[in-house]
Amino acid sequence: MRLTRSTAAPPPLAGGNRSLRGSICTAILLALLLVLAGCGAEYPQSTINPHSDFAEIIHSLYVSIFWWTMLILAVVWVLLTYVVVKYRRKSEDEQPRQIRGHLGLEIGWTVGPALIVIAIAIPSIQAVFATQRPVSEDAMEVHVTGHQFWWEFHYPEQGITTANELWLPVDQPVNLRLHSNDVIHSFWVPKLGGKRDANPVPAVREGQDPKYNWLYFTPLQTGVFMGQCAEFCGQSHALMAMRVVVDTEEGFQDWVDRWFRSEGADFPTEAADFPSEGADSPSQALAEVAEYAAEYGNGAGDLDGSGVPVVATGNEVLPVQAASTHDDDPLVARGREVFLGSTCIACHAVQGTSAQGVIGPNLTLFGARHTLGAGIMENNRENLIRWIKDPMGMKAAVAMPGVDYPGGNWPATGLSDDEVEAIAVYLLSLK
Ligand code: HEC
Ligand SMILES: [Cu+2]
Repeated sequence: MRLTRSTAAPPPLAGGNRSLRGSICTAILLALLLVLAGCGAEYPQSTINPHSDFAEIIHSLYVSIFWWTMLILAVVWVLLTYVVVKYRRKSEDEQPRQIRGHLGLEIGWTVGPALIVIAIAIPSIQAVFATQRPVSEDAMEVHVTGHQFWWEFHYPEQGITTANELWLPVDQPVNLRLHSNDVIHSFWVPKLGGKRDANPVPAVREGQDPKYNWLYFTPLQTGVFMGQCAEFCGQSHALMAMRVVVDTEEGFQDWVDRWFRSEGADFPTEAADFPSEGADSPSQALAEVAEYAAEYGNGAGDLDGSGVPVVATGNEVLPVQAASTHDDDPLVARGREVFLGSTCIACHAVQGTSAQGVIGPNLTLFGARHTLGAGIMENNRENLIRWIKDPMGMKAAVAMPGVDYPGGNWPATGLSDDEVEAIAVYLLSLK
């Protein structure tokens, strides 16, 4: 093809050409704006906004590799431009020098990339070791259990079991023991560190250590950090989110204190440590809970007929000292009564009450949770009422019964609208 410029008169639509050029310019400017807009925003699940030592290790690796690749890019572009300009076709009949094979070049472009890969591998492997370093003595241990489709957090030192929102004190090393109750899940809170699988851990013989995955990091800033299950685990995998609430040391201690104050009485925590140290299988746990519910559940824990709810702790029965924070609200008291008298307690626990189910999320301090249904929606009265009536309508395959249909091996709850509302008000008062 001849690339000489046409000397013919410009076509009548020259003006159209100029406007075409104009719109290309506008498009480029808009695209640039779009790219720049990405720089300022605060993304909730961003790896390049680290807030823990672990996340900083990953981030600095990422940034250094980024700048090295920019350098390589610059070198490649300079060479490419040089070659394109220097060796361009200068005349019609010019033939470039014909070369077949070049040992130096072959070695060069094999060794060069190999060196680059090695250069990337060294800091990457260092980062792997740095994020798996020995755990410091003062690290706080939390046992994380993935369930279809929610997260359980058990604090063995504090004797707390909560769900979907992990509370941590800032600047305190934490060592998470990850494990799954069913299929493989993956724990990922991008601003606090890399993802790590939560696997089902098979039972082991006496004296052997079960193979848990661990995640060790120190949160460096207070705030609420979003996370997500990062391993496809079933129908509602995409709806298996979580929050990590990093609080000051005092704030965290206050949360722990409120936990035990929430419903007054001390309560055994072993029951909630399912399944690692508790029952052998979900069905056995369910049977135990059902037995328990049959014995203590109906009648709102009013075991001695005095009208004061009582709690069974192991062998003794203790009166509940202070109920929830708004117990003077009649709707709260009514909700508490309905809740403790319903099948809810077969699966859910509230610290200091006869509810000590371990199949579903622990609902102690539920009113202090920001979200409902494993991080998928705001925790407010309206959403909670909808959830109790129709959990599967909001989240597919949830193992919880609704008002009109069974779920998780339990029959439909058949609660009236008033009862559902009272339960919602009660649960939201727990904070
Ligand atoms: C068969 C066991 C079962 C029963 C019975 C049950 N639930 Fe649940 N519930 C679950 C499970 C499992 C989840 C977790 C669902 C998910 O997010 O995947 C859950 C979630 C919840 C949540 C959301 C917790 C959170 O942190 O987001 C609330 C609130 C709740 N249930 C209240 C109730 C109430 C009230 C009742 C009684 C009317 C009840 N549940 C009966 C198993 C049960
Ligand atoms: Cu999952």
